Amino acid sequence: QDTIYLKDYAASPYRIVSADLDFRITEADTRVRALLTIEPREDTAAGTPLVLDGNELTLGSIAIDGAPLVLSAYGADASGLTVFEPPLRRFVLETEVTLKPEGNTRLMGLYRSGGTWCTQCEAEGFRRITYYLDRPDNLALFKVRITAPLNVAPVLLSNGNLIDQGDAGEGMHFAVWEDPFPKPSYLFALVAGDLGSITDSFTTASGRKVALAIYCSHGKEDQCLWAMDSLKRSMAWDERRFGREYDLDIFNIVAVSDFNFGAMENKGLNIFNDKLVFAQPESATDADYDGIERVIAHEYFHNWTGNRITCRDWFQLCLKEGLTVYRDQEFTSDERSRPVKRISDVVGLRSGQFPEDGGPLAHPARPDQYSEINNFYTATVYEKGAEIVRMLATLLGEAGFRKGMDLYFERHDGQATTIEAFLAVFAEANDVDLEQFKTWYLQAGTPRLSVSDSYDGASQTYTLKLGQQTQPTPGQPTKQALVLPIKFGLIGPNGSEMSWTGVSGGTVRDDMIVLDTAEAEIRFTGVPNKPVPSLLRGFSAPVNMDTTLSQADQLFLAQHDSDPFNRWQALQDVGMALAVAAIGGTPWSQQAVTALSQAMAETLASETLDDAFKALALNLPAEAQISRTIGKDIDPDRVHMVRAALLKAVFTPLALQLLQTYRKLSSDAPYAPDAASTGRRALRNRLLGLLVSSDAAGAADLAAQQYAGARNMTDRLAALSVSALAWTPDAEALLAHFHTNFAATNPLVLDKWLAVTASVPQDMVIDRMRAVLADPNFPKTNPNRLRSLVGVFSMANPTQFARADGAGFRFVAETVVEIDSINPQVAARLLTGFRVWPMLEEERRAAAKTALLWLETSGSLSRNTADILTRMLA
Ligand code: DPP
Ligand code: ZN
Repeated sequence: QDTIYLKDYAASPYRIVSADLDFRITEADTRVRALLTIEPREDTAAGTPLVLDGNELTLGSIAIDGAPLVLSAYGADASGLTVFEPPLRRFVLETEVTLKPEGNTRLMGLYRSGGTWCTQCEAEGFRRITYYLDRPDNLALFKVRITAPLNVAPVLLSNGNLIDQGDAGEGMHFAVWEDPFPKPSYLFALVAGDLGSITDSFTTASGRKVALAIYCSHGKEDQCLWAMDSLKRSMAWDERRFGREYDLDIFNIVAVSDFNFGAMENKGLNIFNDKLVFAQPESATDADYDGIERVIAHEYFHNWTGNRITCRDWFQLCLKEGLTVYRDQEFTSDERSRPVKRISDVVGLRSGQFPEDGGPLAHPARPDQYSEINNFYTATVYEKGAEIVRMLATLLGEAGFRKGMDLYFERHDGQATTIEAFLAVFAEANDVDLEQFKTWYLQAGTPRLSVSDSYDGASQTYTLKLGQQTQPTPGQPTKQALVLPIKFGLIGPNGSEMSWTGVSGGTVRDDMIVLDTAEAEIRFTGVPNKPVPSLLRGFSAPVNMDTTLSQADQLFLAQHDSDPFNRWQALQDVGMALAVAAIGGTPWSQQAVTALSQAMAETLASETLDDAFKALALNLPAEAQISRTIGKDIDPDRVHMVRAALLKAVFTPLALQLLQTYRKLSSDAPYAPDAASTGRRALRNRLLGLLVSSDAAGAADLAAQQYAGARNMTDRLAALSVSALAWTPDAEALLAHFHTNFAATNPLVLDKWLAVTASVPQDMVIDRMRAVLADPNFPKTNPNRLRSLVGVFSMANPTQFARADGAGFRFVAETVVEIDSINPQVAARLLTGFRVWPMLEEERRAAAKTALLWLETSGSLSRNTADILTRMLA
């Protein structure tokens, strides 16, 4: 496999200035005629060949400036087109290819989903449509003519503005779209189909009236209203918060059922996985509403951070993704609850990114090599990328960060640029040096932050000793010290913040320590009492922190910290310490458990904390989280057992309070997706989960009742899911009922049934999944279905996936092989669930390795899957 290196980046000797594309779509095939206006660069020598990308294309005809090329003037095959001696001046290359969208199960390029023709081009799908310089640094003006049968494709869409349309004879019609903004090919989009729509409008701050539309299959229009509402709020927010206005008169979104990503930010024509568009209370959960709001915002925000300013090459992917995730996180924080959003994001980071960063697939947020770019749309690029931008904002402060962003937009609008250019604007706007900070982009691995402290009453001096260390990752044996912004406070005996008169030994700015060395010993003088330190407030840096605080101090923080994140974290830490000790053979003391119980009881009873926060706080760290903290020789059964026992020990004494609070949180009001209602449902369902998992008397029945009486999917799915996870006596019947009555007729609800089915920690789960996949009606070409079943199994069912007999590993490996021949991108993603294998105990490790080695010998794997497999076994 060819490895591509960042250090080899070179501009192309030719530029495509404009692309005039003519699509003729019929049921049988699609013919694409491309007129590309091409220029040599100033320094291009005569005789330099023009090399265009292509993938699975067959060339029909080729001409330059209208004159057909002789056979000896070019070479064309499935992987590209070379014109040996193009003119050393501006010229027009004309090519014609014929595509078979119907058979395109990779879902890259032009394909059909539910009868609709649609495209996905990021990262390298455009080369499956026509021969092109399919790289993000070639920005061209696009004009697109689409001709298609009127009866099957009355709706014809592409990027930009509609400039012409009409009848094309013989039952065909046409539309011509022109995009006034130069763009890279990965932002190209085309849709042709028989679709319904809802429309609305948004007037920008400077008075531009933008026509908004969301297209979907007929009959689903009502389910697009929440997405439209989210879109308008996103547009307003980007003006308020970043001064960014929309720049076209039209913004279209299309929902399709078969989609590799969640959604795609094509200029003026976003294409969405329909699970991130459709919402109605009876089939979508609060989590779905939340996801829709977030992803609609994310793709919209890409218009500035991604489209107007794009990436020079794919190594810079997090230039647009990390920044845009940061922006969508800020949007949600402003629209809903900031602390709740932060806690949820950190839970996601720890369960999604930290395992990646600490396992065989670890890579820097800006990688310096890849063999398959599609395997780099990872939690590291996205979520760690967002953390890096967040740290920058923390270090520079809100105003300083905004100054940098303003300069970024001003200086780089219309360009394809780099992480270096991004950091440079912040350095310049704030007159700071970000050279060391840049290491965050270049170095893989999650740093470990160690802390110890001491207090000297005589001199009223409090000393904090901090250290940072990052373990080696694949290809990076030695690590450098990073710049860690550590937000903090010192809390006095009465629970309020203490001040100090002097600091030495480190950099402390207001409520932030900036640790940029491997170690530091920071002395605070004028501290009248021994404080309890509250460190890493708001999770101000994405690190693992080793704390030496006693349980009593942690619980003190849980009660008194003014930082909600650290209140939540303190409870988690207490639970984690008890679980880890017990798994290691040191059972918890009754006293320790009682103290945690009481803290949970107080949290639940608090009049100031909101419901959503309580729902997050009344929990123990997840099994995967506990395993990662232990780090090696993991027996997932033992982790599962100990966690379940601890949950019981902590929450059984609170059963009455849990039940009473559950009953008080009424579920009668009509469904609304606002933060308060969502929080109320989250807490109520959390309480139900605690009652069921701590085996409280009558809890299983309560769940069955909630299931039966639920008036929205959030409450129904929660009841089903807690019943299934605990495998209550009703679980089987509820699953069957859910399948028949809700899942059978709605594929997005079927995904929920598949996910619950795959998460059940019982031995029969693998046979059940095999039966699901064996059903000839199960659509193996649909990424959502596969991810809901196999993806959820490998990521969220640790005891069954990592079974000692290897059955879980085999199941996933066999599915990967089968899916690989249909959709390599999805297959490669399913395989990443194996990333935990090096930290398992010996027997399970051997079983995992056997499955991976079997995969290696199972025939020809796609480049996507082979790349993941190679790294997994390295
Ligand atoms: N559409 C995907 C995203 O927005 C890839 N750009 O993250
Ligand atoms: Zn994105």
